[in-house]
Amino acid sequence: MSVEKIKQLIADHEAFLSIKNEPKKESNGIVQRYKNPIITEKHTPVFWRYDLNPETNPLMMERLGMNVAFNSGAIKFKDKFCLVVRAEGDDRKSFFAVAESDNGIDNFRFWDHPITLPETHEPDTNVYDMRLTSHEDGWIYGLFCTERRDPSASDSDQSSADAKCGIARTKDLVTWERLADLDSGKNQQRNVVLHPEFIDGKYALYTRPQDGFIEAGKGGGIGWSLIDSMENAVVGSEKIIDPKVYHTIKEVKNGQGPPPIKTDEGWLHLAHGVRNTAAGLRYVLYMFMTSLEDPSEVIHRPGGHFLGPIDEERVGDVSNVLFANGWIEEKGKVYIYYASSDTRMHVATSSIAQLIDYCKHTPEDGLRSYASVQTRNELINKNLAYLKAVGLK
Ligand code: M1P
Repeated sequence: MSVEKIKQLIADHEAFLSIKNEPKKESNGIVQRYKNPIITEKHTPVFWRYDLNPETNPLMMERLGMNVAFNSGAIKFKDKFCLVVRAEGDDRKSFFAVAESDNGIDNFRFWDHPITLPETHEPDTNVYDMRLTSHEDGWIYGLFCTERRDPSASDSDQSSADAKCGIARTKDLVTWERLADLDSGKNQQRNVVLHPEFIDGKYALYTRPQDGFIEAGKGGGIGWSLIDSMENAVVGSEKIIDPKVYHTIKEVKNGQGPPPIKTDEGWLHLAHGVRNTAAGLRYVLYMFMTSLEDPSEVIHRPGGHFLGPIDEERVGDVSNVLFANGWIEEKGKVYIYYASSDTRMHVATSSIAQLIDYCKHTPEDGLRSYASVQTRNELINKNLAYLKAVGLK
């Protein structure tokens, strides 16, 4: 690789990173999607992928390919919109890396190095899906999934895993202190999220207990558990605040997305729900609100999905999936960071006012086709009466 070729490679990458993003034309009034994905594997620096030394790479080949960049935690840090991206190399190992942007919409740049996450005495095989919580105790916590081979799996089974919640904390997103994994007894755990405030002097966790690695079994809903300390954290009693429900968008399992956002009218929650189809699992995003007095009490449950995969979002390494574990609220505007099909990151924007209105006024799922028709007829009749009253019908 000549110096000229290196210059060209860097210039092409810079041009790609500088592409401006624009809102899509259409919007449903609740949320605004954008034209381009905000982070893909191609956003990773060229010096993560190529050996740039012509002597050791005369043919200018990528040495360490990147496969995808998706499910990202999010936080506003030092005036930058920072995502802790789940980056995955061609070797199928995920790791965390910070990408930042000035406006939260485009021009995301990865920091030079991925995060070096310390291991515990039991090394992780794979780590992913970090939720960032700026806690009132002064730390930024990153709760993520740590996966290791299922110790009870037979030699012929090289895919069964044991999923736990890993815990790390930082003050600068660079240096991370690794704490003991969450002790959750026999349950597997993914999608564990730390509530940002103390509740009765305790840390509060949103959990997602499940019997197996993929199968939720008796578990699968969003749980709530108060714990004494984040050091050697143990789930004691766990109550399910948002269960999986037959023939809904969360019939198979669900999971809390990012930490909830506090508003005057309650905590806003974003979560993912999973249903079965002949083509495999379908993941969509949904919302709910909990009470300010008791964040484990759900006060609004808008029915159906809030965001589902559309257009090119439908296709990827694991198709028909939207997943979100990060959002940022600033001056009433909400930046929702979501991944499509386990492949790439997108942003959609909304506002606290719109999201509260959505949660309060979207009817709950009536759980039967008949109830759905009744709910829709109420809207139709109200609209027809209004259109008549204003002379449009
Ligand atoms: O492949 C879709 C998602 O599957 C898992 O989600 P859940 O924990 O709800 O089963 C996770 O592996 C997630 O990363 C992935 O996006």
